Amino acid sequence: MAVVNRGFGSKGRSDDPRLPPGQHLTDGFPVLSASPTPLIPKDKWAFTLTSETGAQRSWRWHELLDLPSESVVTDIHCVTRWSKFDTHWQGVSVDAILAGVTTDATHAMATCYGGYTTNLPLSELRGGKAWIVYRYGGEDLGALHGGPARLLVPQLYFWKSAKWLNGLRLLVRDEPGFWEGAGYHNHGDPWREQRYEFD
Ligand SMILES: Nc1nc2c(c(=O)[nH]1)N[C@H]1C(S)=C(S)[C@@H](COP(=O)(O)O)O[C@H]1N2
Ligand SMILES: [Mo]
Repeated sequence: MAVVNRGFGSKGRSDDPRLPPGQHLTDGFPVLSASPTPLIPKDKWAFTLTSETGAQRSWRWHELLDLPSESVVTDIHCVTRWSKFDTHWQGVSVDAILAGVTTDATHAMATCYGGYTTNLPLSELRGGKAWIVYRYGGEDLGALHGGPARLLVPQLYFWKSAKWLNGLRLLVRDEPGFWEGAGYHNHGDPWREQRYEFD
């Protein structure tokens, strides 16, 4: 008689309802970076919110840690077709960063040490849907995976989860980020298979 463990069996098969179309499950945690890994000491780290008028507010590392932190367990989906279930993160909700900010912006550009950018509608960043995370799997987030801190926007393809995050620039008119300007989909919803520009 076969022994079927919960979390083994059919989990991650292509008919698994947790897998978006065209994805397969990975046990590892692949590293995908378009550039060399920047090494940013925490005492040199800063995150800057820039409004559409150019007004800026920055948080140093200890100020980020002073904001209320949340634990997040979520599935992630890379456009190169791997998905990973139940990843464990800790960080600050983007809502905490945007609290008290009055803006006409509809979108934001995430900016990074190293120069990567990715654009998102503010509606995907607010309402408990996005975090600035600094711990993964119970440990400080390693540099390969975007430490000291990265964006986590799990409802979109993982290229939207900018590693080595150093800011959000609020936009009244949407602009393409790095991959969005190179033929990838502007929005990137894995459930609608928005991989490439014309999907
Ligand atoms: N700054 C930066 N962030 C980035 C990337 C990158 O090249 N640079 N790659 C993106 C892509 S395509 C993916 S799939 C995920 C990969 O995150 P991981 O390396 O932790 O798996 O980071 C995203 N964030
Ligand atoms: Mo990716």
